[in-house]
Amino acid sequence: MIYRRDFIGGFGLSLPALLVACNPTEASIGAKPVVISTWAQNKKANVAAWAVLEKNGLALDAVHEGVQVPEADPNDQSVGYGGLPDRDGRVTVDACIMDHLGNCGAVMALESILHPISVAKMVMEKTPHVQLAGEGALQFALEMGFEKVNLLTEESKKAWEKWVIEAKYNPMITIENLLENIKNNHDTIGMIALDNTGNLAGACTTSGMAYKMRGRIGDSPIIGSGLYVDSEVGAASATGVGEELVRICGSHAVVELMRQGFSPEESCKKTLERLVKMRGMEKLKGIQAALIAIDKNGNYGCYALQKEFTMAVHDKNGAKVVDAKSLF
Ligand code: SD4
Repeated sequence: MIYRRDFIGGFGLSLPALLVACNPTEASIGAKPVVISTWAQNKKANVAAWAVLEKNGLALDAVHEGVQVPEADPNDQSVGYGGLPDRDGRVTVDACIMDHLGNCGAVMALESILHPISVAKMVMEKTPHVQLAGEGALQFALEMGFEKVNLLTEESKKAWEKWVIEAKYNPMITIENLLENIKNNHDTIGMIALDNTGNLAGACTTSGMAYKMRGRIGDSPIIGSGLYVDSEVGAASATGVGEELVRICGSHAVVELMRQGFSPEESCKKTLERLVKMRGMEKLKGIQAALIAIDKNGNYGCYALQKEFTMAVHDKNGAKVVDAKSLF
């Protein structure tokens, strides 16, 4: 597989970069349409996205449909309904969406709305803005006809009540690692799709870090951090500790590395290496940050700081899960 960049800028590449560009890893298939998501459990979200893609639907519609699956799933305690609340017991959600033309929209610290991704899409389509937060985002959602719902399920309320007994706040470590009673505690969904016409789009939605400070916003709704799409090159999305992903503009960094000719997997890896160089191993102990990426030809890849990150893929060969390599 030869990347477009090899034709227009290949002479600027180092030899290793050229070799990587010409030798996609096993994870890179290079076919369209295709949809990829963070975490194996988001296979079912991919199925919903695939239903759009296989009918020649748009990548934007596919990701919009797909991420609504975990948003509505009460058993998914990192996204939408059933998400773990902040330290004050309030479920606040973050989401963003971006298309192949650079159109994008985001909502942050939004409460009481079942499908934040749909509000983000409306911010993109119906306002001159990109980001709406908190009360203003809720007001906009209600004006657009969304209804208020209680996002806090009994299970998540019980988990929070248990946490509150000893509530310790340490913003330096991922508090999620301390939650033994929570299954699937990392499953923010970042989803990217390439449709039959060759257009890319992405969506990212989350209830954020469990028991975060009120008003805390991670990487997920930040264009360039949780998600980035550039139709000339590719797209990327992120999951993990948002504070770490924001400081390196994780998704944007991945896309820029793909622009230089690196494969999706290599671009994810290099971005995380940049983080390790900046922060040092000690500060990243126990912290997960993971990236997924796809190029405009449908080659995809992923990489993580820690073991056990997975990426869900769906293409014309069906669904599969890719185990990410990790730096630690
Ligand atoms: C955040 N990146 O709010 C999100 C959390 C996450 O799986 O990805 N959890 O920082």
